Amino acid sequence: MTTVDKPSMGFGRMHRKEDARFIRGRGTYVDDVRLPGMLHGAVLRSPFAHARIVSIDTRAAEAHPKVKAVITGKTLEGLKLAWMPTLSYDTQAVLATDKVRFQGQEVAFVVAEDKYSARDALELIDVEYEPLPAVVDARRALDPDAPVIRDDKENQNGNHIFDWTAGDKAATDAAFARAEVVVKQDVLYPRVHPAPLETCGALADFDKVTGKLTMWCNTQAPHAHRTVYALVAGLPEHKIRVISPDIGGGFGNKVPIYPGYVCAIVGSIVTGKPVKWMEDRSENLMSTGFARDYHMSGEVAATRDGKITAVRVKVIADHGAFNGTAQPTKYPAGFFHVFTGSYDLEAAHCEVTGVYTNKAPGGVAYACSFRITEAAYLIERLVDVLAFDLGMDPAQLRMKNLLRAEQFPYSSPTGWEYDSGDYPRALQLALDMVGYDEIRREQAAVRERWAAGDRSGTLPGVGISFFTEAVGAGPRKHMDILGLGMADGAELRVHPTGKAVLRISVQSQGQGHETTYAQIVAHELGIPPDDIEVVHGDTDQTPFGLGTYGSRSTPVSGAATAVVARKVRERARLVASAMLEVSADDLEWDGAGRWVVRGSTEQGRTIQEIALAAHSSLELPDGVEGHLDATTVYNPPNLTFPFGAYVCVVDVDPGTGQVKVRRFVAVDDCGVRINPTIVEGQVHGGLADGIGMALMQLIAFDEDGNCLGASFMDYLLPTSVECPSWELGETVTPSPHHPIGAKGVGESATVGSPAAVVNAVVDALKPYGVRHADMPLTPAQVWRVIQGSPLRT
Ligand code: MCN
Ligand code: CUN
Repeated sequence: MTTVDKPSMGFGRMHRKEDARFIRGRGTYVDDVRLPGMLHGAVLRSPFAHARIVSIDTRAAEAHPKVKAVITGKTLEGLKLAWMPTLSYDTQAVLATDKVRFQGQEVAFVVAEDKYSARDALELIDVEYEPLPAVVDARRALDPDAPVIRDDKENQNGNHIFDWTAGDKAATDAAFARAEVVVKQDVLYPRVHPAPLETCGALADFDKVTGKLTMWCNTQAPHAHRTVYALVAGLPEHKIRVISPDIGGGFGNKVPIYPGYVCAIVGSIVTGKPVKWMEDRSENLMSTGFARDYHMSGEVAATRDGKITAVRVKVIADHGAFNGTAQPTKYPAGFFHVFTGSYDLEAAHCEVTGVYTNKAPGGVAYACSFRITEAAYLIERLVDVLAFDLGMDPAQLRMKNLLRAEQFPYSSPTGWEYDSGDYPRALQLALDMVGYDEIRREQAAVRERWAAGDRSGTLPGVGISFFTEAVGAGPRKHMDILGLGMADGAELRVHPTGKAVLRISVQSQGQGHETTYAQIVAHELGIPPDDIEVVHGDTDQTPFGLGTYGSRSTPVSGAATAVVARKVRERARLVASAMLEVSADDLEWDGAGRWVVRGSTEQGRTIQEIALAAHSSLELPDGVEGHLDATTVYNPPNLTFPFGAYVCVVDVDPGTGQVKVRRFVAVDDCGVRINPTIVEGQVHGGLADGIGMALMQLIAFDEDGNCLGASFMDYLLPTSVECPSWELGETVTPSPHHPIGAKGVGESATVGSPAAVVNAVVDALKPYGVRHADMPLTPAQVWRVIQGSPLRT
């Protein structure tokens, strides 16, 4: 049994319905699916970051007694599958034919009777490579003498992918020319990786007789994948079924189509057997969708008393060897142009240049809301740099510049319309919760002691971050991925006994959709959440939609769910009017599951009674259909704009460079909360991500493009040891255009928290005159920063 705050209203704290199976070990992940006669695939990967392939000899592997097939780029060329489209209208090699372009790139695929034999046989494949110089630093990628990575493409201009701008350049330059103060800072958001606990994988089963391909795959976007398979492989779309079962974390890593998936499909077609492919941890970290890798250069124009007037930004974006980023087509830099953040500016402008490097492709992942992570980090770092230069308190500086409640809906200088917000209220709450003045007093005392020569102990630092997100992609007239508009369908069936089945197009990777979507229906119809089954992640069972990423599920599919439930409610009204023999106009919804006669509420019918009647022999008026089932497609009018105020308190040991996060206060506003427990869980996870990125995570490469540290020994995930006990607060500013006033929250904390941690560490190091330091602030990095500081003694 689950418990609900207000069962009749649907919203409120409730244990997750799906946890009943997860905590008993009864989840079904891709690797749990076993089909009769199933074979196993393994991928041979390039040891070089950039090398010409001279020859591939597969004879010894083919001779292995348990090997059923060895597939190379040559095999795929025959099927016109050696290259596939990416989600950014680029192409990506499925298996390399001409060259390898990053370390870990897919070169060959072995299908064998068991996974150990498949892996063993990889070692029997003999590939002759001719190494080429590699491009590792994105800032060097456009140098005239840089080796060209994508010589497969016609009319390719060196390693250049795109130039993209937003905002008004002339107005911004004019504001800078007038400015009393200008601050400038280069800020790196390093390459990091979403590292979901379950790695990527697929089980492909092509049935030669029916021509049907069934693909179990832990994808965040089953419908979009189906359409892309149809386009790439030429299979009819209705003959493809993508099943995305339980998923052990996605964080954006499971949005792209990876070569291993295509190889599993080809393996199944070639052998006539189901073929499973699951990557291991190193493969996941080395070759799948990474995140960030933005080299940003920001400038802020302001008055001497701290009124920010304009922001100007230049970015070199490292997209790796193939541009595989997933984001709405019109926006090659995602939603980076929300970099003006939460402030009232006169003008803003950004220029983003995307380049190829000899690194794994990807570029949008790790709870990024399409690059809002980079944008929020940059502006929040810049505001602190301004505070540093002006000698102002960063909280006061923010208060002075935050948008005020009466300015909403707010048109931003880069083209967004923020739907709703009350920013000063959220920041004030966060400052109150942390006891800001008290901490500053404590800090002042330590700094005084420090200045007097007593340098024992740690240095306390306080960091603030205020972020605005734009989530819920998106309005069809502005947004599509590979030409597919970003609307989402929903279907709701109500059975005769009043139990319901909701079918949604988005796919949970741990966000608890089976619970919260049932709660939305419960809220609209008064059917208890336990009586509502939520079906998702199976293209044969659910309506079309683009999937779960960019925290779009609640803004888009959540809205679709409310709308479809309201359709059912209106149908129920007509049936109730026939049952009660009153005009439908005389009925009103009591908000708790009953249509009642206006003015005499004891006369009414529950949704369950109405459902039974809708399936019965009750005579219905002409034109009224039986049953209550309904469908809808929701095209959002705008994105939703959740926001938050975060304050982090750290203690930095200047002797070792060790950072300890003492406290973290997070005030989030995601509009109406469907399930506060789930929202808090999402925020907890994102805050841990922020500590991970700020303090310990980096996918690093040496100058030859070797990936340094493709294991959890080097790529560190934060644990409870590194995380404080989170202190959460909330404000609720409903979205005016969302049917239930909800905004997305799944990525908020990942977006907002890194800046708070870094600002806190830099603040702690103020006695050293430190103004900026790049992530990750590992002990070594903090120590380096101190060594390089002007005030070191
Ligand atoms: N929710 C709510 N009230 C709101 C907003 C959201 O109760 N006002 C609930 C939703 O109903 C949903 C959850 O919070 O159950 C997250 O909702 P939403 O913000 O709409 O985000 P999505 O469901 O679209 O999830 C995607 C988002 C992304 S893009 C990444 S990345 C991320 C994240 O979710 N990956 C995750 N959180 C994750 N959490 C887990 N456990 N695993 C991942 O891979
Ligand atoms: Cu950018 S990671 Mo989430 O959108 O799947």
